[in-house]
Amino acid sequence: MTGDIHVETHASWRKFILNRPEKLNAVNPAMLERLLAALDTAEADPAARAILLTGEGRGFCAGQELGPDVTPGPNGPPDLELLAATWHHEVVRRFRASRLPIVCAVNGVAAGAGASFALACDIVLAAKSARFVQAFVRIGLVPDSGASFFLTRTVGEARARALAMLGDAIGAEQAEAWGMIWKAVDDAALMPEAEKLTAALARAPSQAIAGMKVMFAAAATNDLTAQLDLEARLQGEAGRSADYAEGVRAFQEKRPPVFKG
Ligand code: T3D
Repeated sequence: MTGDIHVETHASWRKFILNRPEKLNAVNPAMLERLLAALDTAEADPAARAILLTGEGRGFCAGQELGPDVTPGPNGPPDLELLAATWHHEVVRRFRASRLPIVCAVNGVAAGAGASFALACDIVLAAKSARFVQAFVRIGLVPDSGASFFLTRTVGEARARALAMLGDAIGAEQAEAWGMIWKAVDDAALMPEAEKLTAALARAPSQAIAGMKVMFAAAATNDLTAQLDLEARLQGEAGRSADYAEGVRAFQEKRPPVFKG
């Protein structure tokens, strides 16, 4: 795929690169449509077992492109509810619902919906020079694309409220210290580490990984009883998989397992 979403095909995983560096990879509906199409393609490909999302240039993603889609024009303001529901929120829903683990390598500033897209991924690494900005308030908007959901659950409500209401940037190391992301790494180490992690996930038992995604999504609203029921059901399914048989066999034979999914 060419244009503003570039897809790199590796043997067992795919790298999606937001590719509009001159606008810090700000997104618009056409670009998000191509991102969703790339996700469809990867999900339909049995050889694809993990995804790495990153940005080209000095930014990761500056959120929605502040262009005609979101700038009020002579005919009145655009319908941001429709825009969010159709595109930005669909990306977040699809990332979370995907069977594939999604690693995000935040290579530079992540602002507005760009920060939300990162937080919607399963494991987030960020370059130490990267910043996360809840930019919405700076232009008179509220957080969207899951920002209020992800932030209250990762950094807690006090920090979430301040980040959203003040719109201050925080650095990657602060984001790690607050539990917003998995790890801040030296800039030069970001891509090697992110690729290594993605390749490791691609070697992991894919049914178990997909089950974990379902489980963690449900944990946001389930009570303990419902969550235990879900864990039991998903464990039952994992226990019937060839990967479980291989995992146990490898343990007994004292060798690394080879999971095929
Ligand atoms: O319904 C809906 O869902 C609506 C959408 C809502 C979701 C949202 O994402 S709302 C939030 C939209 N995003 C923003 O408000 C962020 C705007 N950008 C910035 O505040 C700053 O650019 C950054 C803090 C991200 C980075 O600052 P800095 O100083 O490192 O870079 P810069 O010089 O501001 O930007 C570099 C270029 O990228 C610049 O272009 P130029 O002047 O060199 O030609 C700038 O205009 C462009 N750019 C950055 N962000 C956007 C953008 N162009 C279009 N849209 C952007 N969002």
